[in-house]
Amino acid sequence: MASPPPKLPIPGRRNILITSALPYVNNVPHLGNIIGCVLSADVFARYCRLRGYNAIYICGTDEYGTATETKALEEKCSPKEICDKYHVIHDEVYKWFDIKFDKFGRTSAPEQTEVCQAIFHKLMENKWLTENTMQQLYCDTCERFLADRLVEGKCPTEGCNYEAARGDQCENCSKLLNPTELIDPKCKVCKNAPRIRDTDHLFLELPLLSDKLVNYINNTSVAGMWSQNAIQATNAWLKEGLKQRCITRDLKWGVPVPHEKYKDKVFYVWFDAPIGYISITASYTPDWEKWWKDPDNVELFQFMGKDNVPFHTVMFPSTLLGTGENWTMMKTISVTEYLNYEAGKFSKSHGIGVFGNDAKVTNIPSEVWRYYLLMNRPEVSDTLFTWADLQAKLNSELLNNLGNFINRVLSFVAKPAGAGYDSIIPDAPNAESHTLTNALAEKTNKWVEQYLEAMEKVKLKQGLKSAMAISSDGNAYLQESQFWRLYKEDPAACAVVMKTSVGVVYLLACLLEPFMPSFSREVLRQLNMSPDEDLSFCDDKGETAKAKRPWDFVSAGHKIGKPVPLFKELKDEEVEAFRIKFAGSQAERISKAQADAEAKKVAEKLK
Ligand code: MET
Repeated sequence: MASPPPKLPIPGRRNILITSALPYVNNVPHLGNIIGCVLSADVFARYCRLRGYNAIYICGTDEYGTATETKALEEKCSPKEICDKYHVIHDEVYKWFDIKFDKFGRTSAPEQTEVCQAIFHKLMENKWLTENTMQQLYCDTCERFLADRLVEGKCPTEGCNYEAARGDQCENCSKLLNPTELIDPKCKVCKNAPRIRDTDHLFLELPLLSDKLVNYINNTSVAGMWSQNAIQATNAWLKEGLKQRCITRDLKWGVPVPHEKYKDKVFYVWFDAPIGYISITASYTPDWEKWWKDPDNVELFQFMGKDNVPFHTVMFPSTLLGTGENWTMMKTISVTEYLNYEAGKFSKSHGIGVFGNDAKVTNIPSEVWRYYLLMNRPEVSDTLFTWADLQAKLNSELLNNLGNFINRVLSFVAKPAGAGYDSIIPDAPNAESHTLTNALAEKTNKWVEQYLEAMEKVKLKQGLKSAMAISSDGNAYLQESQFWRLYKEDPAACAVVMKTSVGVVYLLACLLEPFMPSFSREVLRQLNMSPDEDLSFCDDKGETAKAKRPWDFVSAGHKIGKPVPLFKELKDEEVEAFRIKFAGSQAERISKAQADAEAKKVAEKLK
């Protein structure tokens, strides 16, 4: 299918540019990474599209830097091969999670070099860059300066003296280190001892940009309703005093520095990574400047985990401000804390937890994962993933509340005449004079208002809870109405209850679409409606939702499709099996699987 033409800002509309932190390409993302950025931004982007805002969602893999070079060494291939391999893995994981990017690009694309170098030239021209000499370890055998993580040696900390401390940090005592501090340092590649050598680097003069920056932060953090954790992390950086930041590195895998003296160096990955948002937009449309250089007509919303905050509130804005050009700067930042796994932490480097590709093999549908992760979104403090909690949320909230409500309504409508409505929505004049129905309409409206308010403020969890409350009220309404009795005793009232309930089913499909798109598609299919044409419950001012009452959403005479149960119960024994299967690290699990396979082969032979 040909991809639709790229969207551009439209005068007079709300034009919203949404980004999520660009995941490092050297690993498979775990559930914590997924909720931390791509999934949260996806929910917001889907919400914006549903509201009729002109929104695009830009993301991609962050490919340069030491992390990639180190992984390439580990896997004995080139950095480019690592990127090609893991970009595809990320892309597949996100597709499985139903993440709908307008563009999922890569920072190793040619546009990145172009935009990054253009920004560098401006900073140079405006004299925000200075030169300084640093001492770094140089390996004569490999003929290069060694990145921090490419040096190993004895930890200098008293009482620790761990033999294999890394140049940036000792894994044993956690102390942050300088590679030159290591005792008896060794190059990780050739194991020879490196020597200290002087090398010049370029630095961004944050202290000189600080007035402009503080002014931007003060204004935007209020106007853009920055979350408390974003403000805290930013202030912590400001409080320490802004320092010059080195933007160059002695590496090969990166954007080359377009300067005669520094032509053998590349930009530091945290200098070029946020520029990736711009360059990926440039690979989406040649008119990218319409999004990125129109601060009056474009709102930039950025999603990320808390460790990325200062790079987005201090470093990236300073880079843009330093160019002296009229950039679209971030308005709203949405930051998540950490999602922990059972008793410990998710860890990419140790392979602990459930990874994007693991979720798929559980056979638990992606909409259930999305629901669980969003209900558990670490918005203000860390949250915990547990299998028991996933089971509880699936069985009691999705199955017993939401799925049960929808299935009860649609199955009743689908029953043949004499027991139901032969799948045809009955007419229900004077619905507003039915007291119970009127009360439900009022409650529903209140929830819709709360939903809209929460979503506008990017309080996604609150938005989801408000939508789910509509389903709980729907269940209570069905129960109180005793529609199964009314069918014979008061057919007009029964028609009101059923038409209203079908309207609520439709409303739920709309409100929950940002959270569980595959669920919504299925509900619309059961309603015999089309996700492309029928999925809109209000205009971009939120008017229709307020003006329409639930019984108005689906017209009398409409024929619904075939209802089928929406969710499947997760049993205790399945949960226990998952807990065991996903215990330990991914590497241990892989070697266990290999050992099992070997054992099986031997058993086969012995047969
Ligand atoms: N690659 C970084 C991370 O995964 C984010 C970069 S956002 C420009 O933490």
